[in-house]
Amino acid sequence: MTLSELRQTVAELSQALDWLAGYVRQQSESTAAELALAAAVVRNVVGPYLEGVEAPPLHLAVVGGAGAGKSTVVNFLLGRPVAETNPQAGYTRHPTAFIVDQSHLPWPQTPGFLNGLQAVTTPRSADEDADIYQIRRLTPLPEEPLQHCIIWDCPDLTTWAASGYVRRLWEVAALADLIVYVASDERYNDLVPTQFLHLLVRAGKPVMVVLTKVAADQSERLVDHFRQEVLGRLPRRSDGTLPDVPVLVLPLLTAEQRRDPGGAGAVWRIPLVNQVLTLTANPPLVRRRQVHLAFRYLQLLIANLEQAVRTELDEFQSWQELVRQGRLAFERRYAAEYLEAERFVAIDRCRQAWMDLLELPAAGRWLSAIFWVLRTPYRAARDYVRRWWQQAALPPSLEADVLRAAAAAWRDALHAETLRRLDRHPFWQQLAQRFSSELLPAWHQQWDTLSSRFVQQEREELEHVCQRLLESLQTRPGRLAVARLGKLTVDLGALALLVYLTWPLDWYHLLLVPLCVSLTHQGVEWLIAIQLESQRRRLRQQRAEHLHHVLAGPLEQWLQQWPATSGSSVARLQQALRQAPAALERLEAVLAVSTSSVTPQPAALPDGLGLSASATELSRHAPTPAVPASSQRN
Ligand SMILES: Nc1nc2c(ncn2[C@@H]2O[C@H](COP(=O)(O)OP(=O)(O)O)[C@@H](O)[C@H]2O)c(=O)[nH]1
Ligand SMILES: [Mg+2]
Repeated sequence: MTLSELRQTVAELSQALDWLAGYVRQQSESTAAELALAAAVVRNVVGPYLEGVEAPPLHLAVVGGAGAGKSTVVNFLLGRPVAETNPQAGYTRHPTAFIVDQSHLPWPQTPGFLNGLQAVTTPRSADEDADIYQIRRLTPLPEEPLQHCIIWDCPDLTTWAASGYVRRLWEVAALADLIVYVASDERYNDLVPTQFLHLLVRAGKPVMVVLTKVAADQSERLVDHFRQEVLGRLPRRSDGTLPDVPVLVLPLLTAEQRRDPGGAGAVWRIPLVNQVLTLTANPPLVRRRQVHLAFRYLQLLIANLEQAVRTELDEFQSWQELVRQGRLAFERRYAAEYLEAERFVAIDRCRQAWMDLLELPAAGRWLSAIFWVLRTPYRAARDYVRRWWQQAALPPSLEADVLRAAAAAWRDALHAETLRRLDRHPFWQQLAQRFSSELLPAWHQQWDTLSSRFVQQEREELEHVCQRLLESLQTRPGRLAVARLGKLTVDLGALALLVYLTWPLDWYHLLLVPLCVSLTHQGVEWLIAIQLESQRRRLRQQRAEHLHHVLAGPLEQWLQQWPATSGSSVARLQQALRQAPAALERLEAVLAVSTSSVTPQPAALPDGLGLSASATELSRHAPTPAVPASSQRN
C-alpha cells in the first residue's frame, strides 16, 4: 500500500466511524462515545503508527473531572509548577502538551492528527476556548525522569459525549499511550468521569489512577472504596479478570508543595513518577501494545456495528417488505382486473386465419365456394349471436387503465403507511419529507420508462405468438394438407351420412345439407378454439411473468432501494457499514506486514492493561509510600 492509499484508508475509517457516532447519538450516547473514541484512535494512533511514527515519545494524558487536580498532577509529574491551576470548574478549555526532550519534535504530520486542532507554540491562557492545543517546551532539568513522555494537561471532563470543548480532550485521550486518571477525594465517584474511565479501559488504554486531596487518615479507606466502587465495575477482560489499574494517592498538599513539586512536594512526586516509569519503561513496546489493543478494540466495535445501528436497518427492511407487499397487490390486481378476462383479440384473428387456411386450394376452391354459399344462413346467425354476446358482456377493462390504477394504489398505500409510521423512527420522517418532493417525480419517471418498455415488449410477444401459430400450418405443407383433407373428409362424410340416413332422398331433404356443412364447420371451429384456448392460458401466464420481470419487479427493486439513494442517511449508513470493515481489514494487512518486518509481535496481548516491562525506579529519595505497597498496584 502506498502512503497516499494508507492515508486515504485511515481517513475513510475514521470518517466512517465519526459519521456513525453522530448517527447513533440520538439512540445511544454510549455507543456514540465508543465510536467517536474509535475514530480518534484511528487518526491519532493507528494512522501515525502505520506511517512509521515510533515511540518515544509516549503520550501521557492527565484526565479527570472538574477541579480534580489534573494540572496539579501534571506539575508533580514534571517536577515544576508549569501547568496553570485554577479553582474554577471547567476553566481549562484546550489541551496543553508539555515537552521536555526537544528531540521529540517535529510532531506527527499525519493528516487528521488530533482532528484538525491547531498547534500553538506561544503561551496562551488555559481558558482560551478555541480548537487549539498548546505545545510548551520546557528547559530540561539535570534530572528528568519522564523525558521520554509528552505530558498532556487536559480540559475538564464535564460530559462524556465528545462535543464542544470536550472533543479536544477526547482527541488527546485517544492519542494517549497512558492515561493518568485524576479523581479528588470529594468527587471521586462522579458519574461522567467514571463512565469515561470505563470507556478508555474498554478501548484498551493503560490507566493509572491518582486520588487527590486525600486526608492523611483516609487514604487507605478511600483507595479501597475507589477500587470497589469504580475499578470493581470496570469492563472485565475476556478471561473474566479485572484490568490492572494502579491507584496512587496525593494527599492534601500545602501551597508550598504545590508551588515546588520537585522539592517540597518530592515525597509525593516520587511514587507518582515511579509508577509512570514502571508503565512506560519500554516505549516502543508500550506503543506497539497500544496499537494492537487499539486494533482489537476496533475489531470488536466494527463487528458489532450492525447491531448498534440495527434499528434503522430494521426500519429500512420493513420499508422493503412494504414495497414487496405492494408489488404483490399490484400483480394480483392486474391479474384479477385485466388478465383473467383478457381474450387477446389477436388470437381470435388467428382462429379466422386458420379456418381460412383450411379452405381447399386449386380445383377444390369450387367445392369450398359451394360450401361457403351453403353456410350463408349459418354465418349470418353466428355473427348475430356473437355481436349480441359482445354487447351483453361487460366491456373489457383496458390494460393501461388497470395498470395505472394498480400502480397508483401501490404508491398511495406506501405513502399512507409512511405517514402512519412517523412516530416510529426518524427513518420514516425522513422518508415522508422526501416522498412528495423526490420520490413521486422519480416514481413517475421510472413508471413511464418501465411501463412503456412493458407495453412494447408485450406487443412484440403477442405478435410473435400469433406468428408462430400461423406458421405452424403455413410453413408445414404436409400438416396443412392433412388438416385440409381431414376437414374435407368430415364435410363429405357428414353429407354421406345424411344421404344414408335420409335415403330415399326427397327434395326437402336437401334443406338439411346447409345445416350439415354448417355443423361440421362449427365443430372444426370448436376444435380450433379449444386449441387456441390453451394457447391463451399460456399467454396469460407468460404475461403475468412478463409483468413481473419487466415492470413490477424492477419497480419494486428501485423502490426498495430508494431510501438508500444518495443523500439519505440509510445510504450513508450502508456506505459506512461497508467502508469501516473493509478499511480496517486493509489497515490490519499493513499492520501485519509492518509487525513482521520490524519486530516480532508480542506472543500474547493482554486484554486490558498490565505491561510487563521491568520498572526503572527512581532509586534515590525512595519515599514512604502514601498507601501500603499492596494497594498501590492491583
Ligand atoms: N489545598 C489544596 N488545594 C489543591 C490541592 N490540589 C489541587 N488544589 C487546588 O484545587 C484547584 C484545582 O486544581 P487543578 O489542578 O487546577 O485542577 P484541574 O481543574 O483538575 O486541573 C486549584 O486551585 C488547586 O490549587 C491540594 O492538594 N490541596
Ligand atoms: Mg487544569
